[in-house]
Amino acid sequence: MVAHYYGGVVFIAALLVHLVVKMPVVVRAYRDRGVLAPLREDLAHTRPEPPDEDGLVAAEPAAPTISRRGLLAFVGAGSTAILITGAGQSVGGPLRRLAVLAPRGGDQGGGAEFPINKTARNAGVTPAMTGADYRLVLAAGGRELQLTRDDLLALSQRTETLPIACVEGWTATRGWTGVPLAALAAMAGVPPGELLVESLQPRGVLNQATLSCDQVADERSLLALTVEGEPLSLDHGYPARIIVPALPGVHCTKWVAALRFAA
Ligand SMILES: Nc1nc2c(c(=O)[nH]1)N[C@H]1C(S)=C(S)[C@@H](COP(=O)(O)O)O[C@H]1N2
Ligand SMILES: [Mo]
Repeated sequence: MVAHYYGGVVFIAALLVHLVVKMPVVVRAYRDRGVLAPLREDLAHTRPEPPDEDGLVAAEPAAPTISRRGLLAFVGAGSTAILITGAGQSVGGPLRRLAVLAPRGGDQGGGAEFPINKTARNAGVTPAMTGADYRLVLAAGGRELQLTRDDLLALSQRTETLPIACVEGWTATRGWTGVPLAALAAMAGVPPGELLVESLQPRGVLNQATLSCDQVADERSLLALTVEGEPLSLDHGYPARIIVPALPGVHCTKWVAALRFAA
């Protein structure tokens, strides 16, 4: 906030200095060509700037592709659009809807409702993939175990209140319940080590993530099955997702298909 504020002050000061320094050029141009006359010229009558002593004007300009008033209208419309979205973001309230470029804040309240980064449909995850045929693959040292969601629910569960923090600008702190990653490593027959998490999501950079040994060993790190006492919704990663303390949201992999532990 403060940095933005000083940045703004410096920017406006620089703009004012620029205006003062350029004022003689502006005054001369207005005196020679009139204030509004150049804006009345259509494209066919648009003439380039005459050469100046600083050599800033192009020596042999090509034919114009936009009139001065066209340029002004174009820049004006763009500035107005940015002004409107900026007002929506800074003023908030009913204007918040206009802030189309701002982070989507979504619901920051309690409960199982919170923003969805990518829906199951957009990720290519279908109900068939997450239904009765779903198996979690637990792999370590060339051995593989397959677990149903019920198998996972039958294991000792742990509940942790932890945030999902998305770089897009929202945080949702919720109570997650599931199986500690360390317990799953033990089930796979290895001590906590580096872990490759694979998603049911067929494509995209977020369909897998690697967790460090420390993250796997942390007893609060979960393969979460429920949030706020309710089963994860399909869009929030059903049947199972990763929740790890201080892990950026992007690595809280949803729709976990396989956990591959380094042996
Ligand atoms: N498979 C998969 N997992 C994913 C993502 C994704 O696109 N695909 N998005 C991540 C991002 S960027 C965030 S912030 C969290 C958000 O979780 P949510 O959609 O349940 O709120 O999921 C993460 N897990
Ligand atoms: Mo995110």
